[in-house]
Amino acid sequence: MADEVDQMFEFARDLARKCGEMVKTAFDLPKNIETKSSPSDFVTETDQNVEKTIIQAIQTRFPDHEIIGEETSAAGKEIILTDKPTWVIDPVDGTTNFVSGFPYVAVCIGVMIKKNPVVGVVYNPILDQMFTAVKGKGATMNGKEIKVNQCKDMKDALILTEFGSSRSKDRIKVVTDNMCDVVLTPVRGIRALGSAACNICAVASGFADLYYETGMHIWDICAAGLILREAGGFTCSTDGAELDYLHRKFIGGCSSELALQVAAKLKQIDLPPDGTTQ
Ligand code: LIP
Repeated sequence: MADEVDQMFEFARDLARKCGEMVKTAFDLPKNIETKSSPSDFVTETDQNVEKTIIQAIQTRFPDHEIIGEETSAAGKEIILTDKPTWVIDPVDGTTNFVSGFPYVAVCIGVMIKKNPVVGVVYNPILDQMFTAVKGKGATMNGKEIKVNQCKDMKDALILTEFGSSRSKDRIKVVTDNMCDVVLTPVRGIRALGSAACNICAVASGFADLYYETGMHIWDICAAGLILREAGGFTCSTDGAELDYLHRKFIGGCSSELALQVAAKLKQIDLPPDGTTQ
């Protein structure tokens, strides 16, 4: 199985780079934009074309594997996470950034076996940043090992989070209340890159100390979450419990101490899960 995981990694890395070129080419061109779950939840032809390219390549090379993709899920395909090798895809994480010309966008390809990530690839083609990890073998950016910071206290932390794509006043109220509680702890500051995967890889690279969000999806956190853990980081749910990839609640920190401090601050937001397990 180790050899097969290595083969899946090399395949995922090369495919992400190929699809990243599609994203980079389209980045400066006019875009046909549609919306999904809210007026701020965008999808473009590039999202659709990249996901189709990835799915076709996987089905050709690994026909017996399962696939979970953002856009096929949005089109109504039910998400059932099983123990089978499962490819988890976000063709363009940070679609609002892609639409707006803000350079934090990433092709995300993860592979889960028995519901645990074993391969993670996050490629930002605009900044040419290739983040990779294979379970048990560490994490890299552009081939160089990356490691998290050693921050263990919120007063020393730079925190990443997002408003998300919901424009529900009640939900935004809780999101902003949480941001106020976190920043007044105090922390050094709060930033938002507009992409869960880019936020998580920033923590993995030591550029920030923690990312939290409620509302992103399994395809946003699968690949990047493995990269963060392989860089020495810690992941959990927004209440500090064990991470459930389908529950849309994520904290990824440079240390468990920092993650659990932040978890203790957060008011919880309960959302419908992405799917079920079997
Ligand atoms: C985005 C996430 C981000 C979240 C946005 C959106 P997308 O993913 O990366 O963390 O706040 O609402 O879900 O839709 O750009 O692939």
